[in-house]
Amino acid sequence: MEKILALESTVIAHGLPFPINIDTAVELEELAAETGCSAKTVGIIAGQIKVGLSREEIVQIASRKDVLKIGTAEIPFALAKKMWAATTVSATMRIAHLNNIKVFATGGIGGVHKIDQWDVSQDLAELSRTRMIVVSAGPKSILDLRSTVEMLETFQITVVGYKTDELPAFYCKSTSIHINRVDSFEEIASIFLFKEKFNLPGAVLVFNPIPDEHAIEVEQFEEWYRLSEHDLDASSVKGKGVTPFLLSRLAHYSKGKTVRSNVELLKNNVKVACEILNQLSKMQ
Ligand code: PSU
Ligand code: MN
Repeated sequence: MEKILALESTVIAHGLPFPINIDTAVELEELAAETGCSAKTVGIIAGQIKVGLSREEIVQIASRKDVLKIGTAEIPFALAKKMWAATTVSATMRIAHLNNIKVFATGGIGGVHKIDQWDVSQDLAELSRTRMIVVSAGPKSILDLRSTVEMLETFQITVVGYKTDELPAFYCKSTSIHINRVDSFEEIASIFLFKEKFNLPGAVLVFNPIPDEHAIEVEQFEEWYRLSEHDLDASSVKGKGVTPFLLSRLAHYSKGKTVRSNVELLKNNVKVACEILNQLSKMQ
């Protein structure tokens, strides 16, 4: 089994500020290579699906102003219109799956928004139908976490916490929301192989908490969040623009702390995903 790890491009185009986004994208690929895996960033380049962006394409996707943020539903739209597009968790999963990739590392998954309860990410729909191991540091801290966890359950997504029985929430480690715990890469690979064996659809969603030294205290996060939410209310931003807007306001109020934490949790997820990939290749 070729050990390929999928990475998304929305975090580069719309999640992290320039030029940290470029350095991070490159660093994540290098980290994977150190463990014998090949990380491929997924994106749409002038109407062409690419699995494994070149350095130049990463620079472009990180800096162009005309890069659309797309979920699975908008893949054909971006292709037909020959656009540049950054893939979110849902679109990345679907494209990676079509390319036979089994493991994907991301930062935060989408879910149920606090502000508009009908704003539910396509990530959940895709996680429920596409069989893949997805390593994430939790639902983005800006979401309604309880509703998101309930939706993951409703959609029959196999959720596990890596070395934790508490849902991590992206920048923050603890939420006191219970999830099932696993303690080894072998257990994770084995769960995935059982899903394959019984033809069960949907992801194995591995929640891997941000490392202690980079975690943000809940009270601190909430203070920055309140200010950011206030800015959102005062703006006309809606729908797909909400997440990038809030992430950039949080970066502002935290003086870059949320950006540093975001980068560190991404690195941590890539490391864990590569270990899982190595284990999976041994067991297949
Ligand atoms: N986590 C981050 N930065 C991001 C995202 C997640 O740290 O930019 C992106 C992911 O690509 C995720 C998407 O799939 O946000 C969800 O967006 P929405 O809530 O609009 O579905
Ligand atoms: Mn949305």
